[in-house]
Order: sequence, then C-alpha cells, then structure tokens
Amino acid sequence: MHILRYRISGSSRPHVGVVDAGRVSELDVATLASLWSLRLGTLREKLGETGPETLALSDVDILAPIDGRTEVWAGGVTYEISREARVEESERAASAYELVYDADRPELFFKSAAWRVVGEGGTIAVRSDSTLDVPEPEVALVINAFGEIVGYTICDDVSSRSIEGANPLYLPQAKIYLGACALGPMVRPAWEIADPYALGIGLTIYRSGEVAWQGKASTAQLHRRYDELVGYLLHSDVHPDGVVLSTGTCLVPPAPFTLQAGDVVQIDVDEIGRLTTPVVRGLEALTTGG
Ligand code: DO4
Ligand code: MG
Repeated sequence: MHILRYRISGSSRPHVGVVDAGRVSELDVATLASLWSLRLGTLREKLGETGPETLALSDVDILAPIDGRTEVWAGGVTYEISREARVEESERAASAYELVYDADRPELFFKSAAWRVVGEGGTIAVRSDSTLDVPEPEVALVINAFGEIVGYTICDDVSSRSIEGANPLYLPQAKIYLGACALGPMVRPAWEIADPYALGIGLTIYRSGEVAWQGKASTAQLHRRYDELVGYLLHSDVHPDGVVLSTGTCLVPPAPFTLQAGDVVQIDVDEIGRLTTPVVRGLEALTTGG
C-alpha cells in the first residue's frame, strides 16, 4: 500500500488516498498534513477508513506527497561517498566535511517548503549560475508531529556542486532554489518496510534517450541511524503537521559529470518506488516551460 496525493483529470482539487493493487481509494481528509498530525496507531486505523469507490491509478495524476505546513529538511554527509565527493570538490573547507561525518551531531539543513516541491513527472532545475550540478537520490523519512517515522518516500536533493564547492557557506544557494526538490511518487507506510537499512537505491540519468550515468547503492551503507537524525531535527523544534527528512545521498556522479537541460533523472528505491523528473536549466526555462 502507498499513501498518495492526487488529482482527478478535469479537476484542480487535490485528493488524499491510498493505492493498493493499482486501485486508488479516497480518504476523508483534506490534506496529507492532517494525516501527519496523527499518532502512528491512529494513522494506521485511518488508512483503513476509505470510501467505497475506487479508481485505477492510471486514471489519476499523482501529486508531490507534501502539502500545508509540512517542510522538507535534509541530512548531509551521512554516507562515505558523500564525504569523499565534498572533500574532492571543496578545496579550502574539506575538513568541515571530514569533521561532520564523524561528529555526534549530524549536518541537517532546511531544504524546501511544501509549495515548491515537485512530484513524479515534475520538472527539476539546475541553476544558470552553476557549472557542476547533480541529482542526489535519497530515502526520505515522513515523520509525524510526535516524532514517529510513519512512512518513507524518495527525495531528490538537487544540488550545485560548484557553488557549494566554492564555499560551504553558500550551501543554501546550492540547495534551495525553485526546482531543487523533488519528492515521491508516494509514501510507503513505515510498518510495511521490513528493513529500512537494506533498501537498494538506483540512479539513472538519461540523455537523448541513452544512459548518461548510472549507479547503485544501499541504505545499508548509511553511517547514522534514522532515529538519531530525527532526534536532532526535533530536539528544539516542533512540526505540528509532520516533517519530511531526507537522509543524505549515497550516489554522486563524479566530476566532470553535470546535469544538463533535457536530461531525465530516474531514482529507484526498493519497496518505495520510482521517481522520474526531467531537467531544465535556469529559472526562466522552469517558469515558462521553454
Ligand atoms: O554538506 C553538504 C550537503 C550534503 C548532502 O546533501 C548529502 O550528503 O546528501
Ligand atoms: Mg543531499
């Protein structure tokens, strides 16, 4: 089963529901955020209270699984490959990444407000003032208002390596801009994932219909525990409508590989799904579709 936000063709109203065996059943809630304000046990019961009618998944438009006041946060340098990539790209501040990899306190940063997140089939963007850009395929935790992990989804933490590499203080510019966050396609309830530390992650970047870069990794390589990341995120903060926490990348296409306009990024995570997003370059291309 997956939890999804969707739209029915011909209508602009978003719906919330569950999909099982290819059939979508609606839930009597206005937002996903309202589900994340429930305790895990109550959420489980709520997912059983669907309406009698069902639709084929192919008959709905899947929307990014986030709305309302739910924010996206992200962890950084949680896999060795990410530490190595950052040390390589950052000439003067390499030690910052070495230190955070081994420190008790993880790197956590704000990634996106719900309204600027794109979902399955949505367009992501690289900045026009950046020269080295990558998708970062990450497992994302959906955490409720009580700090419980209630689900898992996929996050693409699209990033400029050239901007972050010039100075780590530029991290917000490297990682927070329109088109830099994709999420989805849906949320897999946490109780359906037997071992979240054994999920295969695949990244395939298509260019002109050919594979331009491909890699595979696993959450078994994660250097931290999910609960540890959640503990630091919520230590001195509240998220009344839950929060999505992306857990860091274990795949970084090596330089000089860079995303280009026209590329298509495909992220596969075992038991969670596939997130596919085309790429454009620059704000104008993103907002005008050209
Ligand atoms: O330290 C910069 C960000 C790292 C990151 O986004 C990752 O490791 O996934
Ligand atoms: Mg990342």
